[in-house]
Parts: sequence; C-alpha cells; structure tokens
Amino acid sequence: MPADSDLIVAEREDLGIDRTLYKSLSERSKHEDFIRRAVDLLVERVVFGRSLRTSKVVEWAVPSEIKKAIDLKPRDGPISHDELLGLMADVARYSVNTAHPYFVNQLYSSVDPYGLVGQWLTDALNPSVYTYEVAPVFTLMEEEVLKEMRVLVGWKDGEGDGIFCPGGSIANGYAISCARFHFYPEIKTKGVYAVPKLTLYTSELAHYSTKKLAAFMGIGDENCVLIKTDKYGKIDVEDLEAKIVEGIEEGAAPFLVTATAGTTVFGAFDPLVPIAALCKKYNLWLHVDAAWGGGALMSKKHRHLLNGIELADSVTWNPHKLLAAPQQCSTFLIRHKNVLKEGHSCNAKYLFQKDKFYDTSYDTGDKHIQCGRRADVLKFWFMWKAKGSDGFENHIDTLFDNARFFLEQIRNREGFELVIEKPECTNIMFWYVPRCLRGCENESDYRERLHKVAPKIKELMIKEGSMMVTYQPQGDLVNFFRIVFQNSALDHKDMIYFVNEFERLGRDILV
Ligand code: ABU
Repeated sequence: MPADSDLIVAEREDLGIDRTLYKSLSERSKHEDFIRRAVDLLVERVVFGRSLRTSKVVEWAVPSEIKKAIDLKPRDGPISHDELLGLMADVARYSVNTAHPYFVNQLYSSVDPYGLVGQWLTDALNPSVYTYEVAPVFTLMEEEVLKEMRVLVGWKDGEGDGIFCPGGSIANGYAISCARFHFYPEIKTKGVYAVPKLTLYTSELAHYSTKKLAAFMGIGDENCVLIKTDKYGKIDVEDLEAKIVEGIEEGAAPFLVTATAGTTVFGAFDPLVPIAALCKKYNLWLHVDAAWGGGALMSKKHRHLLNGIELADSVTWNPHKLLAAPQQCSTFLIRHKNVLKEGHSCNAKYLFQKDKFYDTSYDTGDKHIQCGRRADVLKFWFMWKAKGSDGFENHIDTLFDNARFFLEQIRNREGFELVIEKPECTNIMFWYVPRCLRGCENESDYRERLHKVAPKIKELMIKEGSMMVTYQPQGDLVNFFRIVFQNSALDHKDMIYFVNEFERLGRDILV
C-alpha cells in the first residue's frame, strides 16, 4: 500500500506540479531555473526598474483592490513556479517603492546596492547569531564593526560592548535595562519589587519608545518624565534639572536620562555636554538616542552636532537611517564592558555550554534578550567595505548639502512657511499654503484650514505616485510636512523637483 505522501505526489503530478517540492533544500534539477528567473525578476523589475525617477513611487490601491489582485490566502495545495513568479511581480507592484529617489517619507529610504547584496548574502547563508559555532564570521564581524562604531562615538580605543538589535526602540529599551541593572543589579533576580520607584527623563520630542519601553519593563510610562523643549526642539536643561530634583524630593529614584541626537520630527540635537554634567551631578546614566543623527559621526563637517556623545554611558545608532543601510540595522553601544552580559545572560545549557572545545567567550548571544537573531551586521559591513569611511563621509555631506539647498529654495518661495528656521539635521519641516489661504493668516479659522492642507496634498501625491513625503501635527502646530533626505543619489535638481511638485499639487487646492 503506498504511503499518503506518495499518493499526494501522484495526485499533484496529474496537475503538472511536482509535489516533492515541499522539501526544504535547493536542488539544481528542481530549483535552478526558478531561482535564476526569480533573481532576474528581482534585478530587472525590482532593483533597477523601481529606482528610476520616471517610475511611480507607489501604485496606490485600496485594500479591496490588493486583495483582488493578489491571492493572499495560504492554500492547501502548491502552485507552480510560473505562478510564484507572478506573485513576486504582484507583491512588488503593489509595494511602496522605497528605493525610489522620491520616497522621502520616513527616516529610512533607498536600497543601497552593496547593502542589498550583503542582505542577500545574509539570507542565503541564513545564520542565527548566538554562538560562534553556528555564526563564526558574523560573531567576529559584529565585534569589529561595533568596536569601530564605538571609536566613532569617541570612547577611548573603542572600549565597551555593543549589540545589533531589532530596531531603535529595542535599543532604547536596552539602555533602560542596562542602566537599571548597573544601579540595581538585584533587579535581575528579584524584579521590580526589590528596587525603589524609578524615574527616567527624556524630552517631549524624543522618540516614543522610551516611554513605551518604560511601560513594558514595569517602570510605568508615567515615570518616564517628559522634559520641555526650546524653539529648536532641543531639551531644556533647566527644566531637566528641575524635574530631576522634583523626583528626588518626591522620594523617587531618578536613574536615567535619554537625550536625543536627531529627534524624529524636527531632527534636533539635544545639548549633550550640559546634560552629561547633570547626569554626573545626580549620578544618572546618560543614554543618547542617536538612531537618526548618529550617521553624522562619520562626517568631520557635521559630527560637531553630537559633541558630548563621548560622555554617554550608552548610545543607540541605526545605520539603516542616515547611513542608508537596508532595513533593519540598529545598534546599541555601551561604554561599560560587562553590563549587557551580566544584566541579561541566562546560560541556557543547550546553547551556551561552557565545556565546548573553543573559546566560548565568542558565544555572544546570551547578552541579548533575543535568542534567534538575524545577522544584520553583514549588509552594513559590506557597505563599509565597498564605500570606505570616506564614502560614508561623502554620503553624509551630500545629504546635508541637499537639505540646506532645499531649505534655501523654500525659504523665500511664495507658499512655503518653515516650521523651524534652522533645522539641524536633514529633515526639513514646512507648511505649504495654497493660494486660497494666502493673506488669511489673521482669520479665526486659518489654523483649522491649514491643518487640512497637508492631508490633501498627501492624497494627491500618493494617488499620482509622484513622491512620498510625510506630515504630522506636533504640539500646538497644525499639520506640516517633514521631508527627509538620506539618499545621497539625490541632487539639487531633485530638490527643485520636490519644490515644484508641492507647488503643482498644492497651489490651487481648496480648503
Ligand atoms: N524610528 C522610527 C521613525 C519613524 C519615521 O518617522 O520615519
């Protein structure tokens, strides 16, 4: 009597589909043609086809259209290689074209050619970076890359430790965890019941992750105290000290300040030197969230923005942001050598056996809260090899030059109003004022009407696919655009394109 699996094979062969293709191994006879055609599709239609300025940034479709265009439901039976290639094309077609030069919507953009190949190599090798025995090259590569990043931060000889994390939010969470363990090591065994009421401090314009992770880690988001900012979006150091003192007087235990080097919306850099002085005075851990602005450390011309970062206890730096590494590539760097390991290790015997035949100090996975972990280092290392530090410096200098050029273009152009006169990073914030609102600034409903402009322009740009730029309100400010530059393939002509495109889409809208 044939086994069930043989029956299934026979049944599917009737339909012309080889049912043995469920086996998870690439075999030249079965997969070579498919893989080569898939790679060809990726190279031609995704990589090169989607980075042309003449193509659309997005093929907008409502959910029902995408559901109709792509059979999203997993099915009982397999489909053919030709059908799979068709699905690939459909997925690409309806996905946002983040490689497009006019995708300037988020704090990441472009698909760097070397980063992409590095990522493909990572995926083909499919490592999980927890032990040296399964990821020898990546373990050593992480050590070198993270050390070089610590040198750029300014810690003597690159001293300390570091890890690649799944995103900047988690890196900011590691800062909370490490700071807490540093001051209260009993937290690891006894939990939050054994420590005083902890408070941490960050600016009202900081990334929400510090608040979120404070909640996640049992500190409570109300104990993440938000500090006022000035008109540039920088933390108000006097308010910071006042709030720390207030916390102490109320019997709380302040332990951490998270300063930001490149805030998410305004791109503001907090004044790190006076913040570090306060941290020293009150014996607090200083973490710098440089997820966005960290890339500026690679430029002699712009690294002054992060003056004082060398005084930090820890730093978040996401190469997938300003340095344009592919998603995702986030790091947490720490000046204290052993805190990550001592604060997080669990010594699972099935992974981190101490009696292995090699130097098990290279089994670095136990200092992470993750177990399985992608090798996000390779794409960044590969980019660094391909471009050199000099290439990254040119990249950063180009971004800042483009941002300044764009700023000067809109500064005196009718219809454009700057939110921040002198933005520090490569995000520029502005309102676009259509003709119907010009001269109405003193009317009572002006702000309400201006608030409606950005969503309307956004809808037009998305439906045409001509560019993608995000907008948001912030505090008392009604909706404004934030255009973000981190693709160094853009030039001044592109900056003029953006300005003209805002005028074309927005000039005559009615609100
Ligand atoms: N850290 C995520 C930032 C999201 C964005 O504004 O692009």
